[in-house]
Amino acid sequence: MSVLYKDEQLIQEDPTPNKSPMGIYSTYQGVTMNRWIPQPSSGLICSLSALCTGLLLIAIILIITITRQGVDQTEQNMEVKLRNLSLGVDTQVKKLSQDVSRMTEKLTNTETFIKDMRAASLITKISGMEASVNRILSDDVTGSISNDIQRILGAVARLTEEIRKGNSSADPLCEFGWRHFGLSCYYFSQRGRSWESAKKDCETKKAHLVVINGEEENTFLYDFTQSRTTWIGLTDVDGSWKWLDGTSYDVTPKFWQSDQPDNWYGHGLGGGEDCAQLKNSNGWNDDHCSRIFSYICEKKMP
Ligand code: MBG
Ligand code: CA
Repeated sequence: MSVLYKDEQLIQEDPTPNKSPMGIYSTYQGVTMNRWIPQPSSGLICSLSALCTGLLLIAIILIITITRQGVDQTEQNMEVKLRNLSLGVDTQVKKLSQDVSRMTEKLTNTETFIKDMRAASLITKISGMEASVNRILSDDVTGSISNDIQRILGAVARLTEEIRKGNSSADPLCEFGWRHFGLSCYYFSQRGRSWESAKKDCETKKAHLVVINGEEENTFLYDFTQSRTTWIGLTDVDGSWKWLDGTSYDVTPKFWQSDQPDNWYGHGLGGGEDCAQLKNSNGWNDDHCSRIFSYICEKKMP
């Protein structure tokens, strides 16, 4: 039997109801009704699925497009920002470079200024020192000091003579056996030694071989040595003449005999002549250091 339901599909009675995949038959009080309840067809489902997929795809494409546009926009914005930043950095670098140039110029000027100041300060100091030295060297000051010293030394000499009248061998200003001149005490040896041995003997006496600083001292020494040849503290053993106490040879007056020093080799003792002496014939001579002569030690007055 077939039943046509309005607005419904005509379905042939199926001997095996409820087995159609396209619809179901309702059952009322145990009687299966040939009423077909429509179920969504697979075609519809496919169509709907396709539609949904299409819509989804469109939505995805739209999202991607919008996002892409956003990304492009962001990229453009970033590019603009980077360009601006780059321009800003360029400007800053140029500005910094100019600042560095200005600072360098200032530093150079300051350095020059400091150098000038130092030079000016040094020149002022040197001028001041020069003025002081000139003042010290001026006749007024040195003359005055020199006169004072001469007066004191004269008084000392007179006093010494007075004392010596009572004991002729003793010099009251120096230890026993020593004689004073100026502000020094002198020891005149009786026996002879080589120059080196004489030097050592003076050192054991806390003195040094005599250093002659002026004509008066030279005269005083000659007065005592009389006709004896005597070693003094002057040697050129290392090639140039030097006083033993470090006094500069250049600044002291020299009293060499006219043909001396001659570094004579004729003595046959080996080498030349490297040690100075007061020669009996007046004036200094250089002689072979190994030769035996008297000697004079000098030390400061106590
Ligand atoms: C001697 C000196 C000696 C040497 C020699 C030269 C007559 O004096 O003592 O040192 O200079 O002269 O002829
Ligand atoms: Ca000589």
